Amino acid sequence: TALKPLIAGNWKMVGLPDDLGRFAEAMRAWGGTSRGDLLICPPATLIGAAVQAFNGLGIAVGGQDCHAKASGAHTGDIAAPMIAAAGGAFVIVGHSERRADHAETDAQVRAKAEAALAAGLTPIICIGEQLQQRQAGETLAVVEASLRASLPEGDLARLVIAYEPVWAIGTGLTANADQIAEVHAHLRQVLTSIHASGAQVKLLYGGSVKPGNAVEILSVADVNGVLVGGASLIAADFQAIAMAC
Ligand code: G2H
Repeated sequence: TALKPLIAGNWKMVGLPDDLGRFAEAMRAWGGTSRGDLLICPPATLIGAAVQAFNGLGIAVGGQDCHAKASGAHTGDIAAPMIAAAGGAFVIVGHSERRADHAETDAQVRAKAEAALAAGLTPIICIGEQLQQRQAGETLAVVEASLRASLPEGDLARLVIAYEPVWAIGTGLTANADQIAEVHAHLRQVLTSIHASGAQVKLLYGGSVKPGNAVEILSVADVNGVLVGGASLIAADFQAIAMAC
């Protein structure tokens, strides 16, 4: 059976209460529908407010990162149970910007994904190759190694994986349909070889997804949704992408 698409927005470090209010108002006024599940991951300061603002709209809320521990002396960090208690249902882990800005490793990403699962959150584990790695023909090996090292043990059914080629993030460049198909088919094969539940893992594509390319990307085999950055800040664009599946 086909997996229900997930249309996920990642607001990154953008968004004040007024922005959330305007976005929620536009979503409330929206006449369209999506075949997919909708998710917005706002900055942590807006998680609770977003849960309230999206009440009745069928839009889930998630965090953009969590600590590997459930609580403790880690100034500035946010624990998975805190996101869950604020009403969040998902959390992004291992985004390439966190890997770059905070030197996060696959082992740390795995620990964060395990913490998310323990808190009842669905982790969205991000992996992707750098431009030099693609140019050197290493893409499949790089993403496979990162996937294997980032995956929690055991049943995989509750996981979401986002393939985000680093060279396509916020650059306006997107991987083409053949490049996405090749990576997603490989990830699916690796996941099902690890555990039968690998067939249930939603594989998202992320990297400059826009209304103009969403239909093509969402029609690629084994693409079960998208992780949208910049375009998810604009309600009309998020709506157009939501209707593209
Ligand atoms: C990739 C994506 C969302 P953007 O980082 O995670 O952002 O759509 O702006 O490239």
